[in-house]
Amino acid sequence: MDRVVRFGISMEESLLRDFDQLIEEKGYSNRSEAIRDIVRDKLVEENIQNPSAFVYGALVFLYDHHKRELEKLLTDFQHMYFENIVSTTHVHVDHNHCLEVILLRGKVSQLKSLAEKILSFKGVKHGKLTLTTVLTQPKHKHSIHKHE
Ligand code: NI
Repeated sequence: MDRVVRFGISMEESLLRDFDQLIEEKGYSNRSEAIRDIVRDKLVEENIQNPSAFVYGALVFLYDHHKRELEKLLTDFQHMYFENIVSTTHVHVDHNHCLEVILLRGKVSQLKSLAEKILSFKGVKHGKLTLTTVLTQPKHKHSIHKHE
């Protein structure tokens, strides 16, 4: 486990008031936990800017059940990317719509291009890719120079 370090933060009273109101609405029990989450979110956001970073993701999309050939296209396409696809869940939303959630892992560039292609298929009405990653800090300065 990492050692926990305490530090002070200075900010305008009004900004702090707004922050406290926000974190109360979000259900945080204290400022530290809220700030930790904000910092982690920012670090993950930065991390996933790197096209070769290894990440996990979920692609959620809604599509037209009656669009001819689309289901076959989606299945064939997912077979092409079998190395990146962990699982797929299909939901029959109503008579006309299906929802799929594809859990993914791999490089940012691979997952983004997979998602962009699926979302561009005719009959796919709406969707979003969400990425996340494990934040790891190098223990020594030397370990920054990784050979991949
Ligand atoms: Ni369906």
